Amino acid sequence: MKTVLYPGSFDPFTNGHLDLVVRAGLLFDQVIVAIAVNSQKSPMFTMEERKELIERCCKDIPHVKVVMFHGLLVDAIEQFRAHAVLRGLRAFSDFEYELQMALMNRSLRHSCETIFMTPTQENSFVSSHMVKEVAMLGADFRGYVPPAMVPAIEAKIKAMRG
Ligand code: COD
Repeated sequence: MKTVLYPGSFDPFTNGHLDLVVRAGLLFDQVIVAIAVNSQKSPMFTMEERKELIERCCKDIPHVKVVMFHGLLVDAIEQFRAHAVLRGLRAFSDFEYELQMALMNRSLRHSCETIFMTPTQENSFVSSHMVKEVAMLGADFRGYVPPAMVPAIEAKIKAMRG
């Protein structure tokens, strides 16, 4: 059984992320969405909240598992017995970071292969960062995230505003 591990902060999980999960599911027997800490980002949702929400967003997609991990991605690959890492490439701006990450992971563990997929055109500009910004500034963000995310994001924003 071929398993791909899709790591990310997924804060929040967007239609771009969902698109990759669906299409990776056509190529692999199992897709593991692996929520991790990105030390460069301060999250809106806890890891547990993200896990529950992503499970809801992916409930109708077969052979998808959602996990959390702490520490190194290369260790998670081993822990979850994955055959490759999946990452998304939206634009040139993603490329430098993604290439560096893939090379660092392969340097840390020789067997760590990274596979890149591109989004469908309508998701090519969607990012978690922009969804958060748009939502916090009061614009309609519902077209950029799976329906299950909408009330959770609205509730977070309400709580943040006090
Ligand atoms: N279309 C297609 N792909 C997309 C879209 C979209 N609209 N939006 C996002 N993506 C892709 C991103 O390009 C990325 O590949 C993936 O989806 C996840 O994105 P994010 O933003 O949720 O996740 P990141 O980039 O913050 O995740 C970074 C990790 C948490 C994976 C990284 O920091 C990590 O591996 N941490 C563990 C510690 C570690 O091992 N560090 C060393 C790594 S070199």
